[in-house]
Formats: sequence, C-alpha cells, structure tokens
Amino acid sequence: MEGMKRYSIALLPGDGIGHEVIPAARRVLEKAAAAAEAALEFASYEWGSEYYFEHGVMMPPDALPRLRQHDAILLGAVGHPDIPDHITLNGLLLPIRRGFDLYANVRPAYLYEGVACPLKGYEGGSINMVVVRENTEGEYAQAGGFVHHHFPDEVAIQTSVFTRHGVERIIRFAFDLARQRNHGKRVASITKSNAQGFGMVLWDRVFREVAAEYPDIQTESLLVDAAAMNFVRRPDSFDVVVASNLFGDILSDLSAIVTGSIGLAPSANLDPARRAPSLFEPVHGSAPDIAGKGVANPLATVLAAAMMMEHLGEPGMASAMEAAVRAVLAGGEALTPDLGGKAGTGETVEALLRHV
Ligand code: GGG
Repeated sequence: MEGMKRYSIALLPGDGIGHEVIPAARRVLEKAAAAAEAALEFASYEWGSEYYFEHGVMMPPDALPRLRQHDAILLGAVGHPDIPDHITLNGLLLPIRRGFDLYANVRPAYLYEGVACPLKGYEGGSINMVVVRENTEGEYAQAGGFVHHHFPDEVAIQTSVFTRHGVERIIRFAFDLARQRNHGKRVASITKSNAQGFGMVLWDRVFREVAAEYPDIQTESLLVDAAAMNFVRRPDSFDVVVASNLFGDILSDLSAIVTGSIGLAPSANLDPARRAPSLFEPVHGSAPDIAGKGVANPLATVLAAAMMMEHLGEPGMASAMEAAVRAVLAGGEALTPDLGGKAGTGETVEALLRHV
C-alpha cells in the first residue's frame, strides 16, 4: 500500500524459551501492524548456543554488519546449561550492546491491574518505576585478565571502567526520561561509593553536576544496599532509577519481581543517537528449566516489542500492544504459571490477539 511505513526487524530468538517467546511476540506484532497499516519485514537469525555447538562461536564474524541493516533487533534469551554463561553472554548479547554503543538499557517495572504484588498493600498502578542501566562500561567492561592461569597460585584481575563521558550521558538520559515520563519527576542514583572510591565517586560527582541542570527534578543518591532495601520497603517512591551496568542488572530483577514476575519485565537497549539499530529483549534469561514445555510467559517480550515500535515512531502500535497486555492481565485471562495461572504460551498469545 502506498505511504505505508515499512520496518525491517531482526529476530534473534537465541536460546531456551527465546524460541517460544519470540514467535509469540511476532504474532502480536503482525496483528498490531496490520491494524496500524504498517508493514513489518522480519529476518530471523539462528545464532546462539546451538550455533556455538556447530561453529564454536555464538554468532558469525559478520553478525554486526548484518544486524546493522535492520531498523531494530528483537532478542529472546541467551544461556545454555552446557556452556559457561560468560561465553554465551560475551559471545552474543554484549558484543551487540558494545558494538552498536547501545548505552541506555531501559527497564520499566509497572504493577499491572490483576497481577499479585508479593508485597502487602500495593494495588495496580501504584508501582511505576524504570531502571536506567548504563550498558557499555562499568563492571561489564571486561578489562582484566588472568596471571598464572590454571596454576594453584592463579590471580584474576577484573577492573570496572567508569568514564566521565559514559557516566554523564547515562545520567543525562535518566533526567530527560524523568521529564518525559511526567510521573513523579524523580531520579534516584545508585552507587556504592563508600567502597568503590574512584569510579563511583566520579559517578556521584557527575550526578550532582547534571542534577543542577534539572531543578524541576527531585533527586536522591542511594548506596546499592539501601536501594535494594527501599525497592522492597517503598517501591512506590521510585520514578527513574539510574545505576551502573551491574547494579542496574541486579536491581531490575528486584523491580521485576516486586511488580509480580520477571515474565512481565521488558527491556530496551537504546542508542539514543540512532546511529545503529536498538535492541529490545525481555529481562529474563533462557530458563532451561521450563524451555520446551510451552509455559513461558510471552508478555515481557510483547512489552519489549511494544517499546521497539514506540522507538521506531509507531506509538499507536505500541499502545495497542500494551493495552492488550493490560487487558489480558486485568481479566486474569490465560495466565502462565509464573503469574499463578495454568495457561501455556499459546493460550496467552490467543488472548492477546483477541485484544489487539
Ligand atoms: N533476555 C536476554 C537474556 O537472556 N538475558 C539474560 C542475561 O543474563 N543477561 C545479562 C545482562 O543483561 O547483562
């Protein structure tokens, strides 16, 4: 159709339940696109652990140039019980995040109507936060090495890397997001600068400098241990939370479970400058314990796909997909076991399709 917007999406199911949640999200995307008169072209890349067993690498050497041709990437999960996690993660997801400089990892946590909160006294809508995780450096910088490798006196050195450029851009992103969300207009910065006396002291200092440019936004600075406690004690007080790569990863599992299930937690790995395709994924991993059983919750991936369409400039499609998720949850329809239901992935998808 003339004038129809076209988007090229790379699908990377990866491992385990990635092979169940990606086809599920694709069906919802296709229905939402038809309603929005947008054309989606999908290219599937079968990279991951099975590829590793065959080729000795998680993806081919030309993976990044091939992915770069697409408008966005939708990834399922990475991880296999027979391959060490540092090989799978460093072989697939991290090279894409770093290679495309996807420095902002945005992980919203929202308590949906109809979802049981494990904490007492919280109703639908009362928890609404987003963890903004620095995604290219910090504790994930892979700077270090082994000395006397595999000898009894071996030494491992692992260095965190915090650059002023990297810290400032993620903090600025968090403040801009707080303005845009118009929710609580609050940014909480998480470090451990009493113990990490260089990188995280730099982070705290840059946070104060950037905060001074956003007088309309309230701020707090928390040590990560206090933040973990307060995610449980007062989760409704958080709006935007900005943290280093590792702390953001850990805290976003906590925000996910506080809002009901990691099966509901989406994630966007953004290049805000749009020089490269951004990558969207559920926060959860490959879940080998349930892989192949047809009970994986597809909602986190559907919500990640909605974030992808929002990023691509299709807010109508994004809100239609999110509304379908809301309706399924609020109606207690076709819920998977992580949400206390008995439905399989396919039944959840059918319920979603009825609402899109
Ligand atoms: N959904 C992608 C996935 O499998 N994530 C699991 C994981 O271990 N991720 C590590 C990270 O995000 O740093």
